[in-house]
Amino acid sequence: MITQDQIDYFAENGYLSYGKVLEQEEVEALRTALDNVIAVEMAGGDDSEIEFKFGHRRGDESEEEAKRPRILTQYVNMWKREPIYERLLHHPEIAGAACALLESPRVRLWHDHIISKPPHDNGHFRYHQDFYNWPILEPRIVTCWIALDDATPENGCMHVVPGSHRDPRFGLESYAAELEARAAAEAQGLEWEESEREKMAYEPASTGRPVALKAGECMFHHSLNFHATPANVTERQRRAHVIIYMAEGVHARLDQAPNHPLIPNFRVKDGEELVGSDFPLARPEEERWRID
Ligand SMILES: O=C(O)CCC(=O)C(=O)O
Repeated sequence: MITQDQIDYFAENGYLSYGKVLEQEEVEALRTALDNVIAVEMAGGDDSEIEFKFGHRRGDESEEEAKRPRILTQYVNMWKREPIYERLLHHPEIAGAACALLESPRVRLWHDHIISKPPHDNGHFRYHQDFYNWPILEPRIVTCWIALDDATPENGCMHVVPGSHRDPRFGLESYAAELEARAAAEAQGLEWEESEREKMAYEPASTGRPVALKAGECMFHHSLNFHATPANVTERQRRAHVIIYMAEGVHARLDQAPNHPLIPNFRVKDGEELVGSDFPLARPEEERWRID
């Protein structure tokens, strides 16, 4: 279980290399379930949920498209597709740590996804803060990044900028001021000089701190923490399962990311608490994590 020292480290740094949460046979079972999903998608894909089609190849690209590397390969909401991923949301140690890090008695899933960087078909994923890409009002959100392969700087492990989640240059007030100033500049036809936040995208991954993990280990990062992953330049796979938990009581804010692919799943209106069966509560206290 998470310790007070780990909670304090996360509060200070905005990330936490947590350690082992899965046994090797559990990692294998998750990889097999991922392979099932990939097979379905490469055979044309499952369109039963709107988000299933995003972020990966479906075997229907032109030859030219198939040759163009993607930065990331992504399969959104694995929990709806393979029961083992649904059970993983409630893993007592993972969901328990998310509650502790968010200081929330209960946590709700925003979404999960597999993110992989297959050899020869990936690139550098630039520094960003997740929160501003989401239609959510409060940044009380934490991501658990679980390595399904050993992850190192060479094959694209997570890199973080410690403390960036509480740097006022990158916080909510600065972001609002930036949007306002940009809109004013555009209205006057003036050139917009990029903010320090925007310039972070040009930094190499090595600007931050690498978080190397063994398969079955995980790390957490705060939704305002700057993070990036360099290209996988090895012949090894780099698969991660990523679970994003929200503190209980966060609200929808559509104008922050009006084109987000999960908005069609909202059963609540703008400004209301983000609840509903698409965003399930984790049940760490009830669930015994098991692979079958
Ligand atoms: O796994 C990756 O390469 C990127 C993941 C990421 O940016 C995230 O988990 O927020």
